[in-house]
Amino acid sequence: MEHVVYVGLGGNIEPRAQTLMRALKLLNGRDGVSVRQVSNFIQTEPVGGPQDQPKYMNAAAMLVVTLEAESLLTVMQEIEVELGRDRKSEQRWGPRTCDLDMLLFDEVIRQSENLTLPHPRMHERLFVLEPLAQIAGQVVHPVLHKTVAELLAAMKP
Ligand code: A4P
Ligand code: MG
Repeated sequence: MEHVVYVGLGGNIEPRAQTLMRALKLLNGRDGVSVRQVSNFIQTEPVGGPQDQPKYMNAAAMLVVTLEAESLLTVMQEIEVELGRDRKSEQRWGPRTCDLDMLLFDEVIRQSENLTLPHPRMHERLFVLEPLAQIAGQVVHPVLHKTVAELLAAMKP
């Protein structure tokens, strides 16, 4: 069975754009994962963590997958490691080569130990909503019952 999934990508260690490109290529290369749409790459100010950390590059992608959500999360975490991410040596919200967040998985709502859907902080983050709105403006958040475009508009002063 096919599932439509939106993923957020972000990193703030150079070469940022190449790393995001590689992440998309690695995702698309996995069995059961097809990258169908990608937003622009957007430079964003760091949110949370040390304020003196470098700016991020963020993007969002639409995938069609035949994997279940847990398996996709495992694949995403393997790719983060392949791209040089080492969670043990990182601070929370500190610098990282590539962070892959599962934002939406069909209209699934769940909260388990290692996976919360929709991503619990997606609706309050411009660095997620701005790129996501480029490819999924009319997609409805299954908990908040608002479109991504509406969530983005609500964030802007
Ligand atoms: N997890 C639960 N639900 C999910 C999900 N939907 N997608 C669990 C992905 N992971 C999920 O994640 C911690 C744990 O969350 C995982 O073990 C997984 O089982 P992590 O990637 O190891 O840690 P993290 O990314 O440091 O923490 P967290 O809380 O996910 O941070 P965020 O929320 O991803 O924020 N500023 C800008 N401008 N741009 C950014 O991209 N990113 C962050 C990280 C902070 N500031 C940023 C940016
Ligand atoms: Mg994360």
